[in-house]
Amino acid sequence: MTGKALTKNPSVLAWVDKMIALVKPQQVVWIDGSQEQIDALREEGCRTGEMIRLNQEKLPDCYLHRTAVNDVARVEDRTFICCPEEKDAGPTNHWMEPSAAYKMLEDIARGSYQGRTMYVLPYSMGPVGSPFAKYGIEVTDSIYVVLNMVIMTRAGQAVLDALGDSADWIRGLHCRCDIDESKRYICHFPQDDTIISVNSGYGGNVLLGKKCFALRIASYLGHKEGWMAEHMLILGVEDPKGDIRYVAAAFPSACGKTNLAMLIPPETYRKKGYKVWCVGDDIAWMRIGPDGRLWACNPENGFFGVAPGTNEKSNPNALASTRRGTIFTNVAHNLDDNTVWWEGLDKNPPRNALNWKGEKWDSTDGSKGAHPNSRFTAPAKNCPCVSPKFDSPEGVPISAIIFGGRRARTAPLVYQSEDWNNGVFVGSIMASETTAAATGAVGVVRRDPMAMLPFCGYHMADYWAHWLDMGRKLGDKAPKIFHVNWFRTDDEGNFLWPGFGDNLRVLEWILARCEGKVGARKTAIGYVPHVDDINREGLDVSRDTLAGILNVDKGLWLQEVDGIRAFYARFGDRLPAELTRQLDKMDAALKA
Ligand code: GTP
Ligand code: SPV
Ligand code: MN
Repeated sequence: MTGKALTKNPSVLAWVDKMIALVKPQQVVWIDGSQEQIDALREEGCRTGEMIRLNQEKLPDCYLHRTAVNDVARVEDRTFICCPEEKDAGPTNHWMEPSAAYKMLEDIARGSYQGRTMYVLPYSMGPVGSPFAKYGIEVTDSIYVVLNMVIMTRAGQAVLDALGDSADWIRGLHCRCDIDESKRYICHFPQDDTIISVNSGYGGNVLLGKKCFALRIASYLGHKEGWMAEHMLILGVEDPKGDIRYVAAAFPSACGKTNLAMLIPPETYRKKGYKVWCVGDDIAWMRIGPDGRLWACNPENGFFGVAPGTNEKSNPNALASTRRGTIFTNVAHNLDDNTVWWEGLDKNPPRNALNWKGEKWDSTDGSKGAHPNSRFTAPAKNCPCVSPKFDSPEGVPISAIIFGGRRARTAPLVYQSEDWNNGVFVGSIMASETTAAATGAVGVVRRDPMAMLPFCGYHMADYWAHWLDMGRKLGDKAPKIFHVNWFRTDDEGNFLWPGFGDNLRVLEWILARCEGKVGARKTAIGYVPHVDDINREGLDVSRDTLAGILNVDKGLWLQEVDGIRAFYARFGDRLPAELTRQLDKMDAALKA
């Protein structure tokens, strides 16, 4: 282990010294990213009980971790944007005045590493040296965080070498403290390039490169610098001719990004030669390229995916990604063969097992083995369909942007916006049922614009204005914008659309629309497919059912209009007039 600083960068050294003085660690370890160091940390994590080494024949280099039972998801009500003026955080963010926030956080952090090790972890979001890349340093007292960050980002010495003497990097302090919920705070200081997270050990709260940096801080930087940071997967669809077109899709947490990003085409498509390539499953950074098109890069290097529901049928690529070098969090532990299990993996829950809390578990009593927000942290390179462009410094060109949510009714399977501005409107009015990815009630419909409600680092109305502005700059090279909903149900709550691999049928229509190769039906909300233009070959859905989920129910949409007006009213004068105009237009079309 190395106690010696791995850089001479004065801004880095000064900040690390300041952190040392604050949290008072017993020792300091710089993470160089070497295999020896990772192995030693795994060893150490197993010794302290933070990690459990799994069956090394069945799951080589795989580990299990359990968080505290009060610390299993993102905490949106304890997540703050600490910009100088409250009005600039906007009505959808929690705000704290920066100097008050620093004081409160420093009081919590002070001395909290006593007797513990401080890990200093340099990491890059985006391939090191790429024009997209931005660097960060996370200081943490958790081996679990280090081992996750090493999978989720490009971490180690190469990052410091690329950073050189620059002061342009994101400062991140994480302190586990006592995992005390009442003192848990996830705070962002966009003006200071700083993130401070205390009293949590769960993924999205503590892997500071992910939601904190790559979305909240990066969305602020994107607004300032003219690019976009979005909660989007990126995938490429290869057609039988070998042409690949890329789409980016924003769905709220636990609404299907990882699954869509790695989908396996239905058999009829596979036979014809279709392939899907995964570029990213959660976050997209997008810039206008030299050719005037929108180019996207996945700043991450791994997948922090939802475990429950992942199986050989629903997502074999995700499952394959988790077979080596993976950290499982809050899943069930099969003691017979020292492997892992979660609901929806297969129909045979282990008999001799511990649940996600580490308690002896009997599946026949109806309790869950894995937490609904249990996760795997898997290296992207494990994924059988990882795109050859995964490390491409310039990213991939985007043909279509897709918004989507979890709506039992209202939203049809797919529709296309009329143009970019109308597409921004479609994104701004997104709504979805809440999931276990964040603490709080599950299954409640809420507005989640662009799937960014919990992740936008500044005023949401300014964010929408930024989207409109990007459209002006892109002009006729702008991607086409669509909306999908895989989650329509019947009266008994059964899904009407099979989803997963079959979602390629919808992607095919979307790409055909981008190229003007297929017609559509104009409705009050946008363009909906003619029923027979969605390929039903080999699909277990009747024409009537398909027609039903493509239907736009005017009554339900008029109720939506009321909800949207109330939502928009919260943004006052800052709401772009264009969005009100779009809403009035939809309202009038519904009433016509
Ligand atoms: P985050 O990592 O939280 O951002 O989630 P995500 O958007 O990547 O969601 P993910 O792909 O992990 O899916 C979450 C849940 O939705 C899982 O339980 C999936 O089984 C389920 N799911 C994903 N795609 C579909 C689909 O097409 N249809 C249905 N019915 N369920 C789906
Ligand atoms: C999400 O909640 O959208 C996630 C998981 O991708 S977390 O990293 O916890 O944010
Ligand atoms: Mn996510």
